[in-house]
Amino acid sequence: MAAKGNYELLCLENPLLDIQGVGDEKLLEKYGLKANDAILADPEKHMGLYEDLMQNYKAVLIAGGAAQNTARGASYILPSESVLYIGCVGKDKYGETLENICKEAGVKTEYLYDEKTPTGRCGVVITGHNRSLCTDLAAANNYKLEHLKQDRIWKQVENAKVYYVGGFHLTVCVPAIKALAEEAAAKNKPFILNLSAPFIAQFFKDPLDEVLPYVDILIGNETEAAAFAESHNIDTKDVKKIAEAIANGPKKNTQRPRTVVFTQGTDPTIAVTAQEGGKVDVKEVPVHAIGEDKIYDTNGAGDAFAGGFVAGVVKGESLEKSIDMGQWLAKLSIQELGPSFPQPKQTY
Ligand code: 26A
Repeated sequence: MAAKGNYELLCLENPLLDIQGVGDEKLLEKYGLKANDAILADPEKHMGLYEDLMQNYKAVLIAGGAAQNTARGASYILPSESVLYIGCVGKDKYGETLENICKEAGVKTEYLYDEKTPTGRCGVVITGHNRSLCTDLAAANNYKLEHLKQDRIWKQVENAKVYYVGGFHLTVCVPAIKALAEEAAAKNKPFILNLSAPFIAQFFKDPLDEVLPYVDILIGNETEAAAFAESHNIDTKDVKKIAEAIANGPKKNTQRPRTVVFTQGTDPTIAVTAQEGGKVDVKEVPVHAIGEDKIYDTNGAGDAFAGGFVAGVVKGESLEKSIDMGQWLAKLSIQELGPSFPQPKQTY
């Protein structure tokens, strides 16, 4: 059972500050952005976006970084002192801001501080219910395994019971991801990976494939599932079949079957778990629908889903209940500005 002060959940990824504004077609076009996507900023093309958002689109600065949002989300549900978050920030005002926001959310941060590089930022262009994310990783790109392996930090790694890694970190520090994955497999603790964005399966296929055998639970959405299928020659567009192929893939820790969870917007979430002899168990869980008029923005909806879901895993809830907890938290988050959660706290 989850109890106060145990820091049972450890999350690793890229701490970012979101610079979020309501944009339009013209802004998307100017920077060659798709309405609903997440990409790494091209130094030649995208660096003007952040200033543009601030100057011309009344952008606000809010805490982001996909797995950091998930950590705050899980902490919203779990007892205090349950969640530890690791990543690299700059030694600057924005790094401090992120640390404080995490603290307020009950998330303990163990940041690596990069003295020379500013905290990473993500330009968020909202158009209707879509969000386009364009990330300049900056300091977040400089996370190093040596930080994780220091005695003081590694003790906390060993103490954790569940590991959650944002797939976006596959662009940053695969050795750190693998160190957590090995620890999870060796001690039979759940290792959860989020596919994060289509470009991860497309352009970071090799590091993804290196980590996949360690993954007990893979989380993604329908577009990430399609990108995975395409890059892995899985010849189907059927989300269930794609999940089945991944669930049955090679696995290091044979004591746990792999589960693949794919959200599909307002359509039911599907969860496929590998069974003996190549068979699978398939579950479908409906979303918590709300009126269109109640949606503030969808930035962080997937992270909130993951937060509710991993909180369920930490609490030892069933797969269906964990998914339902994810749907519940996503519903709350899309009614708030950016990746945040309502106060006073609501209870599941
Ligand atoms: C490496 N990349 C591209 C990223 C991200 C990211 N978090 C980590 N790494 N690109 C966007 N995000 C975050 O995703 C959240 C919404 O799901 C944004 O900061 C945003 O808060």
